[in-house]
Order: sequence, then structure tokens, then C-alpha cells
Amino acid sequence: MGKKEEYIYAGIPTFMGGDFIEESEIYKYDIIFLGIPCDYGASYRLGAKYAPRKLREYSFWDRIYGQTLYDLDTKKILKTNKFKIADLGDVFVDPTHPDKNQEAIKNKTYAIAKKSFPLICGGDHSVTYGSFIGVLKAMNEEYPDYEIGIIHFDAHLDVEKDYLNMPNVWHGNVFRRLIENRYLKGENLYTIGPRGLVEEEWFKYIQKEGINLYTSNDVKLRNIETIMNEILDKNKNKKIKFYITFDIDSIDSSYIFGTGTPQINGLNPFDCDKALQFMKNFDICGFDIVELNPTLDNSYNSFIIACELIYHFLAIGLRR
Ligand SMILES: [Mn+2]
Repeated sequence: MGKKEEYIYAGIPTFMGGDFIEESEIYKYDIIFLGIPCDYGASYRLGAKYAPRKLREYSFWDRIYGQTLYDLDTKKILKTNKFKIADLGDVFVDPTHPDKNQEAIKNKTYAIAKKSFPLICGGDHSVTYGSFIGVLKAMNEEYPDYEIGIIHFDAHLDVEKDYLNMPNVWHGNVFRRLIENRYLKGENLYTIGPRGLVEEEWFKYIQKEGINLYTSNDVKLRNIETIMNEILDKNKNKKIKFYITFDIDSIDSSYIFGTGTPQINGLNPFDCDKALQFMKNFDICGFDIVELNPTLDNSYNSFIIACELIYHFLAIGLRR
């Protein structure tokens, strides 16, 4: 944004080098980055609260700015989006008051979605609860005749119940809570990437609510583009916008070390890259990436993968 060229490692790391702004300036930008540094909603290995700062650091690799690029696969010249990107900083998260934080998250994402596009970095997956509700509220006001669904990438279903002393919304129950509290219909939730063995009760919940499930093996056997086209087809007669929530543990544990609850046999970056580029065919109203944990990946390779996926989503997958 008219700033001087610097080496990747130099300068103050706002997201993709965008302007650091106050809430009153949101309307001037196409994409607003927001960090939500929390990890009290994670049940196992903590550290996701350090992710927003680390993602900013690694986001310097890529620029959008409407560049003309040559696509080596299609042999075509590609024009990327000319988005003006800003960084709104982080939600003030009080680690001892999860419910209060959900309110703060909701208010921030509402303010962003009213005038721009929210690009959110958690935090553990509990942040998606407040974040989605904020975006939903803004969309209900701006586009009252639209439904708002979620395209959800994850190793896990995230439809569990309460768990020990975890907060009311924790990273294992976020979609059950959204459905229970009537912010989301199961039929508008598309979950891509779960795998392995799960409790029967969770699977019954998925079936009862009509949640659309595409397992990691479905993606491998059927091809990600087939699946994305199927989702598109299911919604062709609907006025619907989608919020994307990307749990980094959807990707296989051999690629992503930097996450609290990794699982084998996951999606590969190729699948995710294709899926996020395919989003140009949908009406997308928000995006979050969650569960990155820099304390578990000293190479920060997980962040390089995450940033490249976000870059391709912004450059190719997001049409506004
Ligand atoms: Mn999750």
C-alpha cells in the first residue's frame, strides 16, 4: 500500500504489510485482518494464543496488489485481486473470562463485516463461535434475504458436549453450540476433512442435524474439485453466503506440526489449496484460520503453509 520495499525479515510485521488501523478506518479497506490470541478453549496442548503474531511475521512472503502472475499449471496469465489490506490488531482477550471474550470477538467481527471482509486468525477453534455470530449479525442486516452457511475444514467434527472444566464454548463443541443456539442450520454446515474413529454419539448428532460431512478419505478417493462442485450444486438454488473456518489440523500431521491436536491421514496442502481457490465460485462473507500453535513447530513451516493458503485464497479464491 504505497509503502517502501523492504526485505521480508525487516520492519514491523502487520499482516501482509498492511496499514495498522483503528476501527473507524475499516471502511477504507477491502480486507481487515484481526487476531484473537486465546487458547483456553483448547483441551490438550496450549499455545494457539501466540499464532496471530507469528502469522503476521510469516505473511510477509506474499503480496496481493493486483500482480500479473504466470500460472505454471494452466499456462495462463493470472491477475490477482487488488485488495487493500489493513490490520486491526488483536481482540483484547482476558484469559479468565471466555464468555466476555466471545462478546468482544462478536463485536469486532460485526464491525468489520458491516464495511469490509474479516480475515481472522485465532486462537483455538472456540473463537469461531463469536466470530461467526458477529459476521452473521452484519450479514442479516445487510442482506436480509440470504442464509449464512459455513464451510469448515477440520480433522475433527467439533460437535462434542461440555467437557470437564472447559469453557461453555470450547474448541470441541463450537458447531454444536452454534446449531443449538440457532445461529446455524446443520444443513448449511459443510465439514471437510474429519477422519479416524469418533464416538458414536457425535456421529449420530451429525446425522440428526443433517450436517454435510466429507471425510479426508472422501477427498482422497473422490477428488477435492468433485466435492467442491457438489457443494456448489447443492446450493445453486439458494441465496446463501458462506463463512469459511479453516482449522489447520485438517491438514495431515506430517505437514503440520504446529497444532495442538494433530491427526494422521489428513488432507494435503494441495487439496486445501484447490478448495480455497475454488471459493471464487461461492459468495464468501468471512474467513478464519485457527489452531495454529507456534510453540510446537520451531521451523514455523506450519505458518508458511498457512500463509500460502491464505495468499492463494485472497489472490484467486476471493471475488468481491
Ligand atoms: Mn476444530
